[in-house]
Amino acid sequence: MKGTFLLAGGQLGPIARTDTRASVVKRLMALMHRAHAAGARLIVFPELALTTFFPRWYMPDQAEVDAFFETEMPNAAVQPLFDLAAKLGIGFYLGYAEKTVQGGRTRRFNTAILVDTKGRIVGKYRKIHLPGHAEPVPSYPWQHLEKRYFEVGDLGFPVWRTMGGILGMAICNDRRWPETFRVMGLQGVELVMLGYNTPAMNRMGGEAPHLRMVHHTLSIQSGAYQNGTYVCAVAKAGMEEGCLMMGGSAIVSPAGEIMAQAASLEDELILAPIDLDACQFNKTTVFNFAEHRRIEHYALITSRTGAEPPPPGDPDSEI
Ligand code: CDT
Repeated sequence: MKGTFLLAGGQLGPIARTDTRASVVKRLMALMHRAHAAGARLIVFPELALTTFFPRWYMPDQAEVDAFFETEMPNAAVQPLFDLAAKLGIGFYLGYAEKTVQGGRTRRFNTAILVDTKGRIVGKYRKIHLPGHAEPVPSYPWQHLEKRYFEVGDLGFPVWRTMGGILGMAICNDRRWPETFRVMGLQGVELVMLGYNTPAMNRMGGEAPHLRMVHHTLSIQSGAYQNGTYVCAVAKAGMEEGCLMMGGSAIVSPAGEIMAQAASLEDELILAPIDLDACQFNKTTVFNFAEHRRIEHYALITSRTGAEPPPPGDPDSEI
């Protein structure tokens, strides 16, 4: 694969809490087969693609939580997907819950890996923007306990020269933060892959489902346009354990246009032709960073986390 290839997004429909890894891997393999038959060389799967989205439940028993984590990758349940990828010569992005021991300490991350066309793991990313909360809130219709079950990723936003291009990864909520795309844009990224699990409703109300979809597409389209990169964002969608998850998996061009988008809330393949050279137009014109960025005015981006408005002014001077 040079810089021109067919890219696939393998959207998943819901995964029940009782579904086995083996049954999910079968679905992923079916999508991979279809992607390969269509001519794709790379397929992007969702965030936490091997299980149901378990942070929606408060589980006081850590053993119950740990049942959703992988301690090895690949492992016996996922090995058939790696074998198929190597056999077909197709790369993939896969999200999963990672439990690992580092320096004698058990650590848990919301992780994505990039596997090349020979079935080798060539990249790992650990989710940095963890949404939700660490303590259960009984009044919520469902929980979002990512801040309880995962640590903030410790690998930054690397990119990898692989499969003929410069590829990067993000996970779900990362797409809402322009910093995610810009840090990879500053490394010349040409394709950002991300999986997501996004409820179709805000659990506190106040946002219509169509607005949630606008926020999703707005985020990935602006990330693509402002950095001259393709973006492939892939959902786990549909009614999962009583919680409706949005679909809308999409492939966006470096001009910011949606090239392909899923129509269903089920297992569905989306496809788009990628020409990584097309990234150069934005990268060398309006978003020629070396030419136009003004970092002397951006210090607050890395020195201040929360917004601090200026003190109130003279009330008489206010409009
Ligand atoms: N998985 C994930 O990051 N989902 C979030 C939901 C936010 S609601 C707390 C998202 O940004 O889509």
